[in-house]
Amino acid sequence: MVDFADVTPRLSQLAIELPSWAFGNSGTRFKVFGTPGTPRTVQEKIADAATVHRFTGLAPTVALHIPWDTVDDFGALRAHAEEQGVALGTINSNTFQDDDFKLGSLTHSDPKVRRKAVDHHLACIEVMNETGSRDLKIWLADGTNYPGQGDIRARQEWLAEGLADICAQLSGDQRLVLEYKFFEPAFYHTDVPDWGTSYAHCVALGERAVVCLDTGHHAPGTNIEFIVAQLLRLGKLGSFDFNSRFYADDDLIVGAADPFQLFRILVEVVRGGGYGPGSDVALMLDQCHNIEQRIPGQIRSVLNVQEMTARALLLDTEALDAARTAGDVLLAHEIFTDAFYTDVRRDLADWRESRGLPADPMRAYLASGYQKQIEADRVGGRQAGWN
Ligand code: PSV
Ligand code: MN
Repeated sequence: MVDFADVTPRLSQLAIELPSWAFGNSGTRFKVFGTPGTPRTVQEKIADAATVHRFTGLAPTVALHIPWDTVDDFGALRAHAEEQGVALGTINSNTFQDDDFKLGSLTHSDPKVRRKAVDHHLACIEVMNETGSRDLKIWLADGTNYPGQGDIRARQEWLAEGLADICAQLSGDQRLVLEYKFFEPAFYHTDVPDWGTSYAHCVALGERAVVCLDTGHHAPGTNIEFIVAQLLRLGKLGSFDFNSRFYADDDLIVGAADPFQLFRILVEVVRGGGYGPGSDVALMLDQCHNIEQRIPGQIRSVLNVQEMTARALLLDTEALDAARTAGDVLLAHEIFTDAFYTDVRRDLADWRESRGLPADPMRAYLASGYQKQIEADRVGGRQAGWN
């Protein structure tokens, strides 16, 4: 068994990017519940994200969604984030809320609409140049609802052309990160439904293009850790959007629905070199807190990832290799599950304290008075949401 003290140097390398939209109102198509203290501006979202980082030491960057987080001066927003102790991270494009994109954006049959979709991404690259962001994350709502509705083959060609135009404008260490999702909002076909399609486009685009794996974007029963292993092997895993799901793209707290799946994924991340300073894989959350409080929801999420990362690092890979080599199926499985079942919470609490962090970030946040303060301060204005 590996000792907890042996993994702490690697554990301190963990950095998780928070989504700005997790702090605004969200809901289902049935109801969006507003709550006191919800940010009205992107600056307030960043302040909340920075609070999560202050209590956990785990979340040094915040992802923005454009146009939800558009401001006149992104340089000033960058300075604001830095003052709060965090940096701006991934820029997410959004072509899913404009009427012109009802029948597709980069895959629309009308070249003028495709041009508009490309231009939106070029504007996002301008934002990245000001925020210092590395990644442009593209998720498209493009697809069709009925067989025959669209030319699914032609749409792939248009998609390839649009992505190439966007990619050509990236510079320095900037990357295009292409996210896939097998359904929703389109229900018959989606233009980037799976890792294979995303991978095929990324290979054609070259070195700058990598795949984003959102854990909620697969059919039930999909072996996600296999996809992780494969993409890492191919050098094309760019980032994760972590969340958890029971049924569809539920966007629930990571590790809540299936902690063992999160463990299996993180084992493959570590195994494939996707963890730590030598790796370019970005670990992000993409979640919504529809009924629970959002800041504690994000704290719980990053702590879940931390706990599971610790357990993945505790896996005794030498013993596992030996068991595998000996063909001892049950021993190999036992070694694997031993790491998963190791309760690291006490060790993590002590370790946090030794680094000047609260032993229990959740309780420390709840006792801090931050929530009361934002509820008192954030009166008037329009609460942020998916608009
Ligand atoms: C789409 O379901 C998605 O996962 C994309 O990453 C979007 O940007 C995000 O959700 C919005 O929450
Ligand atoms: Mn996502």
